[in-house]
Amino acid sequence: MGEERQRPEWVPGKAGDAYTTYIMEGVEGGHDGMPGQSGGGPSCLAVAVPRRLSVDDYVQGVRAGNRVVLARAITLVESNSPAHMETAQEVLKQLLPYTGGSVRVGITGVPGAGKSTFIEALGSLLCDRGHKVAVLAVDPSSSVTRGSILGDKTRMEVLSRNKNAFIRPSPSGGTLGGVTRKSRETILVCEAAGFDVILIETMGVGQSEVTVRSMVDFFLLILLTGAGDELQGIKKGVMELADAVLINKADGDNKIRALAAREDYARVLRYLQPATGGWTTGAYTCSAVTGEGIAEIWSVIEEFRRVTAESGVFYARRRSQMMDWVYAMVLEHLKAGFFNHPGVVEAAPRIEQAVLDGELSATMAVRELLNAFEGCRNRRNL
Ligand SMILES: Nc1nc2c(ncn2[C@@H]2O[C@H](COP(=O)(O)OP(=O)(O)O)[C@@H](O)[C@H]2O)c(=O)[nH]1
Ligand SMILES: [Mg+2]
Repeated sequence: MGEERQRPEWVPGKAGDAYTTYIMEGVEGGHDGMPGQSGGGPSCLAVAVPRRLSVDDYVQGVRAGNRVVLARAITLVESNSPAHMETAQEVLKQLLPYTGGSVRVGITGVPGAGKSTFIEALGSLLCDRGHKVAVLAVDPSSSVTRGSILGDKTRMEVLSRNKNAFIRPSPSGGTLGGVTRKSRETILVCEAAGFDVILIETMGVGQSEVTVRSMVDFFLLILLTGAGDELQGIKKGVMELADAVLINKADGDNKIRALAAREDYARVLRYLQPATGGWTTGAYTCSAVTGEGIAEIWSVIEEFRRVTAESGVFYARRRSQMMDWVYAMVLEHLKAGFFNHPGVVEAAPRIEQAVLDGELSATMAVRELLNAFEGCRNRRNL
């Protein structure tokens, strides 16, 4: 939020400045190739932006493509403070009519597969062609920002200097649902700012693939040759989420092997359920370093968009993603309400112990916990 005076919520109303913390803009933690970035590069520092922004300031700044305001709007939607959330929702409401106009691409693969390098290559190519590209990262697995395990060479140095690109590291902190909400709302803010391509890199393995799949139109799985599938941590389930499988590092001595691997994957894919109705998931090769195959994979994504828009699958998916998200948030809210309920918090240790001691069946324990949650109403019909 830039430089700002902040007071903890518990500060008594009449307390003077003694409790005030001054938060200065510092170096934000970069994340796995994502430079910490809250502004739009040196040129933007000259743009005067007031410390406090009104809802209108946010909306107009984002719509005008002001990158300092864009970064602050994202910080706002990422905030966990109830006061910020209120403003954030008002800003989002006003931005909503301008959202949805991008193609949202998720990129997954094990650390070291070359996701960041690929994004830098594809993003630069698209910027050269006049697209506006926003790069986001989603890391639901960690609450602290941390780098990747392998080969974290790239900082997307070239792309981060491009005026048509905007790079944002993963929001940190909170639950899986929290990170998902922040990322989805960040996508909307970027779209309202005129970004027509959103590239989302998954971080970590496991939950993040499913999470990112649920917020993108096209899902790209980046693989390597020379490493067994087990080593790559690629389960059949992840292949089934993909709209394209891309074997990266098809350069030098590795090129022949990459082409052979492409054949192998193409064969496997024939037996899998396609991720998107009416679309055949294919296997391709590229080199994120030499750039070979990058334009071709973009053509695949464009073709995907054309075909699925024509069939209506593109819009149907977006609609169902939206409703899934709504109900996921409802469930999250109910869950938090249950586990934070004073009655549940008080009764749980006793009930848990009774289950462990064999005094209470699991079903009876559920009844008692729900009784504790709902007051004293009897729950006979579980
Ligand atoms: N030879 C070659 N190396 C690559 C290619 N793409 C990425 N790398 C290297 O692989 C390492 C990991 O890349 P990175 O993009 O950080 O992978 P990520 O963890 O999936 O984001 C880095 O050292 C890259 O330079 C490629 O196409 N060819
Ligand atoms: Mg990376």
